[in-house]
Amino acid sequence: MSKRKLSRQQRWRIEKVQAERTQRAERRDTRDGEKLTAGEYGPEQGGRVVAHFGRTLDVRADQGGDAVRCHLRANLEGLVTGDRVIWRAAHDANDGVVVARVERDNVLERPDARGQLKPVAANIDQLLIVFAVEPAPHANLIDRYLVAAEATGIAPVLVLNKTDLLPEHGGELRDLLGRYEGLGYPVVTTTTAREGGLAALHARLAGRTSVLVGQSGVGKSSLIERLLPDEELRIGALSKDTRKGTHTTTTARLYVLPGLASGEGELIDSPGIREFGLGHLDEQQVTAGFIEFREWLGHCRFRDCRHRHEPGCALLAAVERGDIHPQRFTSYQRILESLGDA
Ligand SMILES: Nc1nc2c(ncn2[C@@H]2O[C@H](COP(=O)(O)OP(=O)(O)OP(=O)(O)O)[C@@H](O)[C@H]2O)c(=O)[nH]1
Ligand SMILES: [Mg+2]
Ligand SMILES: [Zn+2]
Repeated sequence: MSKRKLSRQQRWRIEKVQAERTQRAERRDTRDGEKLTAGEYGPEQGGRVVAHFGRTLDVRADQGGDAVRCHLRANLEGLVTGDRVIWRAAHDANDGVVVARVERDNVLERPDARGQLKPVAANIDQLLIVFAVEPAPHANLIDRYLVAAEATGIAPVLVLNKTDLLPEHGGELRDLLGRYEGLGYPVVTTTTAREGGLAALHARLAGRTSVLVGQSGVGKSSLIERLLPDEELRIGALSKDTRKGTHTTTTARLYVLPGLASGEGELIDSPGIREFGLGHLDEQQVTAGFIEFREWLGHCRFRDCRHRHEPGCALLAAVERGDIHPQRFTSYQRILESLGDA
């Protein structure tokens, strides 16, 4: 008796909850639908995702102005910070709806908790690979970052930080930098220890969308503190608010860099993005990532040459002649060896 009563009550509650849920969903759909048809949204316009929070995004209009919180049309999935979108602003409130994504120039991906590659940011002009006088950079690590950058199709820039610690003549480090410049990679030097120590970096950032990556201790946080003084304060306060600051640590944001002399620069940043370059690569990406090898690839005697000890290997011959720097080739071999361990 009581059992039957209870189950009837349970059933009623379940039905009520389901009905409410359906109603809510319908209301949401028609609200967006009605707004769209009733002209409550303005015309379609271009914009850029500056932050995303699951089902909502912050979009900045191409014409400028503050970011607008936007909902997504049901068929839109997987938008990331930096995506260019078509959206409509609501007339009545400070919200909007994203109706389409514009094709991406490029995308940065990172493995999620299950090892699946997930896009984290899009439409980036340059990857700033930060290294420092201390801890001294291993050429191998720089090469690893360069390979990862080449695999994304985003132009890498080497940023040598802590130049205040550079010995008078700089010796080895200058040779190392010279070698990369010789390959065509831009090199910028910075120090956060001196006023004006970011001048060369400012010039590089202007008019571009950048992402900053690099090993622990090289000074990424210090550089960003200088580049975005107000934001750093705000992020610090936010992290304290939410204890662990889960949102601020996982969400990539696009920041407009203030105070650049020429042109507006943008930085996309999140702690997750700063760790870029330490993920998975395959053998083909590694080979393609050594840009000076390109001219010799396809010239080996064996079509399936793996450039180890094969006779008639065009790469080995180029190293022998001095056309490929032996340290770059050693680096290449070491990265290939490390692929098995990943
Ligand atoms: N001498 C000198 N020290 C610097 C410079 N930039 C940063 N540092 C110091 O280097 C240390 C590491 O800097 P961070 O900015 O924390 O480095 P990070 O790259 O953010 O490191 P992680 O957060 O661990 O990835 C700090 O003690 C900084 O004060 C610089 O230009 N010159
Ligand atoms: Mg840091
Ligand atoms: Zn070969």
